[in-house]
Amino acid sequence: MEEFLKYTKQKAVKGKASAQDIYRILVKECKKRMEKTPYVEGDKKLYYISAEFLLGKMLSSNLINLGIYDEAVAFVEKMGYTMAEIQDVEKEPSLGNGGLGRLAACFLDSIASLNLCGDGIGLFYHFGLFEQKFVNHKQMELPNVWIEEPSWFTKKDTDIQVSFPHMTLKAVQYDMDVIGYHGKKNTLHLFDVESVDESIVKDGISFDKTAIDKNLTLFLYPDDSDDDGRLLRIYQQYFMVSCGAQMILADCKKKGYPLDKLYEHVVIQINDTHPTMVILELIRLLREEGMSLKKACAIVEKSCAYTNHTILAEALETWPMAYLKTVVPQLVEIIEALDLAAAQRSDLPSLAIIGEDERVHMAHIDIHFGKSINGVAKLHTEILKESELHDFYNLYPEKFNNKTNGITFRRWLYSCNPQLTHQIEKWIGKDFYEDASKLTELSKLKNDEEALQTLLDIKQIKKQEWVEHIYRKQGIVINPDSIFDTQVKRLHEYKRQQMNALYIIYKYLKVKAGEKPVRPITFIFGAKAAPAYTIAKDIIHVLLCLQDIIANDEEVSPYLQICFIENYNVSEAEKVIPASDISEQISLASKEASGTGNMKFMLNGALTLGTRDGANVEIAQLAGEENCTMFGKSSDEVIEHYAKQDYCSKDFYEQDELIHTLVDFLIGEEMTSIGDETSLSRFYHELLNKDWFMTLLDLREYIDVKEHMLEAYEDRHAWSVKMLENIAHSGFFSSDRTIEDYNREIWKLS
Ligand code: Z16
Repeated sequence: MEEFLKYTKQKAVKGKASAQDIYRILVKECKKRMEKTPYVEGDKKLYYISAEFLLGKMLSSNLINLGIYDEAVAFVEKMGYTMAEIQDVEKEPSLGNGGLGRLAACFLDSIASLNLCGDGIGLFYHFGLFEQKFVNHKQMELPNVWIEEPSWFTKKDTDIQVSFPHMTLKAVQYDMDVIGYHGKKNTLHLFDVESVDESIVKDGISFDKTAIDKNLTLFLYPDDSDDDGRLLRIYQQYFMVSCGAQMILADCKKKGYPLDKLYEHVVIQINDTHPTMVILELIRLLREEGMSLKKACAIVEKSCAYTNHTILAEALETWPMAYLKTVVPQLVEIIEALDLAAAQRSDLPSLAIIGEDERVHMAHIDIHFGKSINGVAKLHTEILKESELHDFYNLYPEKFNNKTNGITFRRWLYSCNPQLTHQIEKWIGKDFYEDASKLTELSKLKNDEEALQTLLDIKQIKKQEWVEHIYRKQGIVINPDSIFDTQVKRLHEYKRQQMNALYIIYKYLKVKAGEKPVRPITFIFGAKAAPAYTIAKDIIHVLLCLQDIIANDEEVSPYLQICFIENYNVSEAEKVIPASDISEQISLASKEASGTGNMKFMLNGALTLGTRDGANVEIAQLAGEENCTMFGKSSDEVIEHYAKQDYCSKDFYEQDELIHTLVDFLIGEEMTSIGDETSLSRFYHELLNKDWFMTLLDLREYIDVKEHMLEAYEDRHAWSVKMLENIAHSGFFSSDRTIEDYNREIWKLS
């Protein structure tokens, strides 16, 4: 680290270096070392293809993996700054929507850290996901300008081109080194189009959706609410997989591997159905090499594996044949051939590639013509096998497997919570850095009063830090002695932020009636809604109105507060999760495939308040039921309600006076005097007449258990034991474990 020292001396005489200066020095130092780091090598290579890589800021993560984090912190502090201030300088590349994109980023970190040879392939979106602003209690969308110098990405020479019926687009390739923890490196390859034109973006995030050559890589899947948007999505997907497939085959040729043994040297993990066309494109390219269709299919089937991330019908992609004929006519013949081949394996219409509605079922292509299909949590995989994909499971039982999601502890513990990390090291030594399962040793401290108090003290420090952060960012003053009850995740009806809102209304009315909580509560939210998802935006509106009503009510504001984090992203998550006491994981059972935020909270000592959904089930099992608060109808009961179509929200409203009152509040005087009546009443009617995700089904029980949990907080000793047990049993959720599972059972890299 001589560079640092040289610089310190220079600047010491000239006066204070800016945070920008220091950031640049650190990036330069990292890049110098990254360049010298050798690539992971092996005669078989994984390609993780994903439309999303939600990287977050990379400075701390790179410093940690290069093994120079502590030195860098010392340098930064010597220069009069905190690491957080320096990390603030970096813009966050928001190249993902949420869980699926962040999972891909955690996986890249673990793949390199386990010394496995595996690269990422995706798109270089110029604005990524939109930046969220709140105006008049509503979400507004702006382009997120994240590309800056210095950059972690390097432009590479490539002659890859992708042809569409009326144009051929030249690819531009941006590579980022992915450093393993104290290890070697892999690469993330993101593709751009040479003809992209940022200047066509006007008025927020609007742009001409038909100018494909200019817009293809501007935004991450903006929305699919109109036909142009859907066509653009197909253009994006094909561009991504064609670049990827061309690169993969070129790599193989360069290394001298025979293409008919592709599967011995290449494995492609398809992240959801967004990259499914890679199967078709590989078959097409292999045929261009002179291979027969049958042989090409057989080789590709042995090389590709698919991960499913949802059972929500509306999220499973099916493309109209007509669209595919317009965008990718060169694949149509292959789709028709695969449709016939699939029909020979099974004549069940539910398994067809081309449905009776002339739509192409992308997941069906993956299952028939890939070697593996996995769900992302035990419960999720069981639901896939037993209900959603039951017919497929009967046909290909050996292809189905579970890979419970994980998170990289390098980011979600060491980097975002150094205080807790150092304390854990003092308690159990350094082994847990390499092997997260070692965290179980923390359980030995459960009768150690001093240790338990330290755990509470660290939580208090993280709360204080966040209070200062959110004051600087949004000018909101938060009581650091209040209970931090946090629900941060994309806004979706199935995640049921609206149920949390109804609880807050319950609490508000209680305080108005003179029943004050023993301790103030801060309800923290963070969520972006898809720009075209009207009801999700209505729910944000409800929460922002409630935030204001409570803040302006002198009777209530000393006891309750809502804080809606603007533009919630990876960087905000890193700050709020370590500060939280309660982790809200309240999706309708069966609907959240896994969840990964739930794991980040557990690791940082927040207690889960959750339904038996996704990975919550495994969290409760590992941490112990007594250390979590689980509630709500089971996934079996929910699935039965859907099958019988017998859930009727109006019945709950009419038969339960309390629920009636809470729901009516949404369109009452307090709300309509500051909110938008159209939006409020639209949501009110949605809840009464549809409530597709059964908010009112679990509301009563939610209120009950949440009241108990808040009371339980007052026994600080008992609460700290629960915190400890959660942290001690979170090791299973390290993405290193997940990746070891993928490698052992699917990829089989050396
Ligand atoms: C996504 O983030 C997820 C599923 C999906 O179909 C599309 C996107 Cl963009 C999420 C799941 O909702 C979540 O439960 C899961 O933890 C995550 O993917 C990673 O598997």
